[in-house]
Amino acid sequence: MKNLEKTLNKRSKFLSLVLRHQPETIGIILDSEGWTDINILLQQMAQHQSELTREQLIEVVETNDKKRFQLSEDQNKIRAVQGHSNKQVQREYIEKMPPHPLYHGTATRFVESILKNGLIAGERHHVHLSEYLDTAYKVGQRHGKVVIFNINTQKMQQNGYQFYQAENGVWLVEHVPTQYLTQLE
Ligand code: HQG
Repeated sequence: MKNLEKTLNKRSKFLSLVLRHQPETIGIILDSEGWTDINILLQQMAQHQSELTREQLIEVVETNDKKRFQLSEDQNKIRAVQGHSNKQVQREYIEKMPPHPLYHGTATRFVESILKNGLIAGERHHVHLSEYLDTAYKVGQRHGKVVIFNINTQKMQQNGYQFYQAENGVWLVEHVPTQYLTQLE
């Protein structure tokens, strides 16, 4: 990885931490849609040895490989679009018809539990699903030896499950019970 890429990656990870999980580590507050004031964010980052300029912050948002962050229309606020575990955030995603099927990439060591309990959100607010196999594969690789599950979204929809899509394309659902899962590899 080149130096700039490394720096951007590190900044993205830090922003994910404070905008998704632990805003309190730098003394900021997220509203229920995940937004926080950019001036306060930058001020608090500076006070916690993580100083960034506004331009550098915007650079992270714009170059981010998964479009994890979003600026408000007036450019005064920033948020992570998905992946939250923080209780202050209760995003109201708009329900949307998912493609059929969707995929979930995970690791072999979770399979037994998944086949027993279905896919659960755990610390996060939703189970994350992908439209594309290669994305699911990459997500699974983060955890170990990859296993892909195919999700029968059609059946789930017929049975009243609600799906949402975050601004960056990630599909979200609260739970996927085992009867809708087929293991691919
Ligand atoms: C597994 C990344 C045991 C689940 C990605 C996963 C994604 C179970 C792990 C986003 C289980 C949770 C989310 C059960 C699910 N028993 N294990 N019943 N149900 N699991 O990181 O989906 O780079 O919270 O399969 O791209 O891997 O952060 O979720 O392996 O979009 O922007 O529990 O995070 O995006 O792990 O990844 P995670 P995930 P970012």
